[in-house]
Amino acid sequence: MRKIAIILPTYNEEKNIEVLIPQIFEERKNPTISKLWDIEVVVVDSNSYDETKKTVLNLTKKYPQLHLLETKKEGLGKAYLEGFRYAIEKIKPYVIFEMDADLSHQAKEIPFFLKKIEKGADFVIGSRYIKGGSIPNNWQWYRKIFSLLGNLIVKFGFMKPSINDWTSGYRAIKAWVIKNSLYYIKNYSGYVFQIALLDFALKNNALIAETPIQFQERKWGNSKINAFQYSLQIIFYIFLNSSFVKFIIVGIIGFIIDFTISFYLIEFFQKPVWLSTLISTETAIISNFLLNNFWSFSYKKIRNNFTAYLKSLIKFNIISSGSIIIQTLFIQGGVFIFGKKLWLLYKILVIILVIIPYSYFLYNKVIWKDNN
Ligand SMILES: Nc1nc2c(ncn2[C@@H]2O[C@H](COP(=O)(O)OP(=O)(O)OP(=O)(O)O)[C@@H](O)[C@H]2O)c(=O)[nH]1
Ligand SMILES: [Mg+2]
Repeated sequence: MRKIAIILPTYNEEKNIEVLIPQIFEERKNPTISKLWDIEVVVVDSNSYDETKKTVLNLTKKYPQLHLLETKKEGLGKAYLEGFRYAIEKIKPYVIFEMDADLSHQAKEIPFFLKKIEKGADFVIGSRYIKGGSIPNNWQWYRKIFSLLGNLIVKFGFMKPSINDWTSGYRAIKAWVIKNSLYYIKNYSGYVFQIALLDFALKNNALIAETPIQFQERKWGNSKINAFQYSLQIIFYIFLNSSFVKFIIVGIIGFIIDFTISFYLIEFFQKPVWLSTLISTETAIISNFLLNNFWSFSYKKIRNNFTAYLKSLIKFNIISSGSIIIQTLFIQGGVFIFGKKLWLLYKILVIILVIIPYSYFLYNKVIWKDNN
């Protein structure tokens, strides 16, 4: 039998936890679980002032596989970090679950996560935004829009359209992924640790899968999340950590280098235009290559050897030449069909709609190879 540790962070969830814990242990009867898995539950309580602690302690008499860990109130990320450490040391699980204790996440969905794990996934996200998943019908429109928009921003901020629910707190993660991530996520004590953990897993080639969940409105007690603060933390995190954002910044730097060098060579040094352009674009290409390697994609840097570098630089040049050809054809096509007046608009459109996705996709597939 393999062990599962389900971590339930609580802050004043007395009524919810009393219902949820028996529901979780009831799942042991499900054939998917009973054949292969042993469930242990760790409640991480951050000094609740209601009866949460007492309720959990009472339940431990009935369920010996229930643990109570008490921590200071220092944010959800910190509570999870302590829960993870405790579980890894005391329970030695194969899989660790993250789950809200407010009955928003349904215990009956646990087997679906495990099926994905059994099929080879390292990190299963309970997703509200895939087929079969849902958010509560009675959410006010602004809450729905906020949640959807938030997820879209994260999705495109990381340019990972394959992941549909970045902020979900219902997840099953193999213990090795969590173990490796501890040193990293300890820097994120709030809700944003969820984003950091998934980002870490992706960058460390964990196999990600999603399973639909039907998110329920909490029945008792109050929400603890500060949506405004959380959004700011997410935007800040993306800005500092997304390879896509860094790739865009590198592109802008490349444009400035290209422009400045050609401007000086042509205007000040009266060099031929073709030669100036050749020197400026190649300098920008080399600078983009180095900045992307040591910054944007630093977690999958090219091996430290001269031939590997040279090969990649040649490939990088080919991809860049491709984007010059695409740009020229597209702009010329626009001029041909709609006239010359709007050439700048064609250029902006082709860069945003074609060149950026084209280069980012090929960099990830050809030069800084991605497993996910
Ligand atoms: N231990 C601990 N648990 C917390 C803390 N903050 C929130 N939680 C728990 O984390 C879970 C999720 O918190 P919620 O307040 O429901 O936040 P949410 O589910 O993201 O937001 P809602 O959609 O409003 O419910 C609940 O079980 C909370 O009790 C904390 O600082 N410490
Ligand atoms: Mg909740």
